[in-house]
Amino acid sequence: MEKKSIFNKWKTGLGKTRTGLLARLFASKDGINEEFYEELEEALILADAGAAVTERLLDDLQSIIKEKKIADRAGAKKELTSLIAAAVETKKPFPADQGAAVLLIVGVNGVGKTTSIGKLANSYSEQGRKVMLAAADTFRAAAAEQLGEWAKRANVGMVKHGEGADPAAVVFDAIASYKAKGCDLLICDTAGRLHNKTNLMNELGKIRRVIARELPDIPCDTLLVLDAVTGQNAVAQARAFAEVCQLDGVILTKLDGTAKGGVVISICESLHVPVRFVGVGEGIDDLQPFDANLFAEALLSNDAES
Ligand SMILES: Nc1nc2c(ncn2[C@@H]2O[C@H](COP(=O)(O)OP(=O)(O)OP(=O)(O)O)[C@@H](O)[C@H]2O)c(=O)[nH]1
Ligand SMILES: [Mg+2]
Repeated sequence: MEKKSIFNKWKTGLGKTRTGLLARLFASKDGINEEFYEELEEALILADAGAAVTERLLDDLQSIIKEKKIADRAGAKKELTSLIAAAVETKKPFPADQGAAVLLIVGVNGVGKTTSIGKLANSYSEQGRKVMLAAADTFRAAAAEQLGEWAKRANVGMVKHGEGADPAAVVFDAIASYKAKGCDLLICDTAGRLHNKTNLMNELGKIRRVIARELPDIPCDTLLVLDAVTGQNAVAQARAFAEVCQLDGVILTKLDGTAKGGVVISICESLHVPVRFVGVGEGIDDLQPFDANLFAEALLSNDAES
């Protein structure tokens, strides 16, 4: 995709967040005054950036503005864009982009796990990767069917068992198929679960052990899917998951459906977990690899710009 059209996807995806105070704040011709900081604080809180992160960003911005003697809002916007980009940037490379890898997709019910896997399978397959899917949500019969539809659309393989089967056994068979077909990316769907359901969390541990045993040389990332619409609750959810299972990254879905896009900053800064993908719409190519600069620029852009 062209760079400009990708930026437009981010802008549209963050449309509901931008149309709040944030856009108006920087469109104003007023200079930098007390009101500016107050409104910026309110805008970041409303965008669900979280209190601690908002305070830190405001402090840093204030010092930079003083130091560089910035007097107009355009200048302030440029500095805030850099501060936000730095806050959400990750230095950790994503193993799935470096070579063979396993992605274990987890999260509570209905956050967008299966849909995201479908989009990921499609995108990696288009990039020439050989993808295998494991339908390890055996809780609902419809779950494997739903994933099967995506596998067909993306033209990738999938392994499933019947309803109620052991998810770790599904993953075991999917690994056999992955090896036999010479694949280089295995993505495992799992049933929606809460962090405090011990048996379900143990199930994830078992799946990870099977992967570690059968594919010892291949990195396995557990990606937590979070629904951006839930705002700060998503941050709490991530914290709770991180306490009971390994958490290597986040897929943040439904950013297009919420004014709480600031939650991205909160996840990155308060959890130190990289956001790897972001859902900016319902289309098959609307799951975008996370890009710190595009996110920061799109978040603070207004509609007059392109
Ligand atoms: N607008 C929008 N909708 C999304 C996005 N991602 C997922 N959805 C929708 O969210 C709903 C739930 O998605 P699923 O993929 O079934 O969620 P799940 O986590 O697999 O659900 P369970 O398997 O029941 O736990 C579907 O209607 C998706 O179309 C997104 O980025 N944007
Ligand atoms: Mg699902």
